[in-house]
Amino acid sequence: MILTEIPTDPRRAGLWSLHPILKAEPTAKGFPYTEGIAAADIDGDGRMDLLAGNGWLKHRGKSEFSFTAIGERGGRIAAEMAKWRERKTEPDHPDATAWILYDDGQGHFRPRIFSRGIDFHEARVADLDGDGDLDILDKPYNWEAPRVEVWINEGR
Ligand SMILES: [Ca+2]
Ligand SMILES: [Ca+2]
Ligand SMILES: [Ca+2]
Repeated sequence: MILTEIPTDPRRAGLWSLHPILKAEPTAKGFPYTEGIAAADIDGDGRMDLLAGNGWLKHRGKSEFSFTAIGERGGRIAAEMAKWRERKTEPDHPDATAWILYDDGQGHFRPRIFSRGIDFHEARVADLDGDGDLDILDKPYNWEAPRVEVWINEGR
């Protein structure tokens, strides 16, 4: 995984500076699954960290990150896909689940099922309607695609 800062004038910047921040190393069980990435301030120090592969990349400043494995293998960053085989018309995993993990501020997470039967792929959490709370944008991988889904947080 490579990090680069977008230059002030990208079209005239020449070659962008590239900073390797994660190298997938094989384990006894093979290469870690590295699909998916999410940015969040995991430890609450004010710097955006990354979750990718099987670990947490703690942002140390500028382009420096330290890696902490949090699992043997990489896994899901937000949710599950319902269909991944492109030749099939039926979903591979019709009960695909999306969870939201609520943090208690002490490093404990309470999972809550957000949806079932919806194909999530590369979903993002952001304030989509500008009211200050976090909403969700998702799209499927290839089931009933193309489409996008916008989930507006109504605070219930
Ligand atoms: Ca942080
Ligand atoms: Ca919002
Ligand atoms: Ca709202």
